[in-house]
Amino acid sequence: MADHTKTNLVTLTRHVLSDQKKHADATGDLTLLLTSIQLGCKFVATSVRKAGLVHLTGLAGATNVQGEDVKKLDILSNEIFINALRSSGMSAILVSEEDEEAIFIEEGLQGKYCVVFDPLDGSSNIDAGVNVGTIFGIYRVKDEGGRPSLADVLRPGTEMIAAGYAQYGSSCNLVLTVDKTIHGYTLDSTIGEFILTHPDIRIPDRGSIYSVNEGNSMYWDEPCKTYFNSIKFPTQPNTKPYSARYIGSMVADIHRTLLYGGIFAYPGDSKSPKGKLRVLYECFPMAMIMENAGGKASTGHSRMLEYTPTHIHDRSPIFLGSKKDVEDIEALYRAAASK
Ligand code: P6P
Repeated sequence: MADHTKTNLVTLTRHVLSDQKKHADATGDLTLLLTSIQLGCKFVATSVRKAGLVHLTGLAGATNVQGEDVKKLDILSNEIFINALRSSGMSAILVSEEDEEAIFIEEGLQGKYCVVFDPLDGSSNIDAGVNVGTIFGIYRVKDEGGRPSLADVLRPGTEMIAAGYAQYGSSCNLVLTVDKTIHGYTLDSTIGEFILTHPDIRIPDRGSIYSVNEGNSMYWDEPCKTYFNSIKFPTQPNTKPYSARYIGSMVADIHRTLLYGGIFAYPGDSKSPKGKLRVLYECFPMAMIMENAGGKASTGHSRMLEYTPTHIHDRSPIFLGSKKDVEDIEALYRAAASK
């Protein structure tokens, strides 16, 4: 019989639907929500690619809740996602890095999901043509018949039901974890579909790459300094130092860590005790992705996903990647705490 497997284009939507069919209570709402997220990612992918041509880069003169200069693409990407998510009719609350307040979807268009997202993470790199990305996490509202409130999103990451990111670079990659599955897709822009290219992603138990902004190392605490020195200046015989790779765009650094192994870190330090990365739409989605790929994600002191945010723009120190590499730094923080 002819071999048809070579032309079996498994699209993201078809793949999610086939996974969702395993859940007797699945209504297809999550699949519809993910379709609106895919639309946002496709639009941003084309906008980022054209940015230099249509003068979308450069400052837009505004600043966001983080006090950071907002580039035009930030504004455009944020609006694209908000409109796509609102019109899906599947969301109740939206939390965006670009908006100080949470967005509560009006009654007529309200759904049962809460989406937290960074529409264009790493955007400070856009003018240099460095890869940027979108990061998102999804909660189901606690009470489908009740009135949505901030309590539906100020929850531990363990209660997220899905998370993912899209990376905009030479190609557009999307990594999605739903329940315990985790797969990677690549956008075929000629047909406008994300095609399954990385089924069942697993991160190596230990890597040989570290990814951290060493420009902050004078502010690090002792366990952090000890850990990074231990992999840069190994004392074990026949042990090579780790390689350093840091792009400064979280999605790009995480995607490499997920596929190659190693550790990514944005530690807290004496300058910024809570670090820089935001819990809801950077730390939690990446932590869920790493854990479901067999890796680990920690604040240094405890499991990242067990943290409960008190504000939608809370920040946290984070160390994530290969299980054994994260366990090494956790051991140093435990030892320091026991002194
Ligand atoms: P730093 C980009 O601004 C970002 O939010 C993440 O994408 C990235 O990991 C981090 O900040 C880089 O921060 O301080 O090293 O430039």
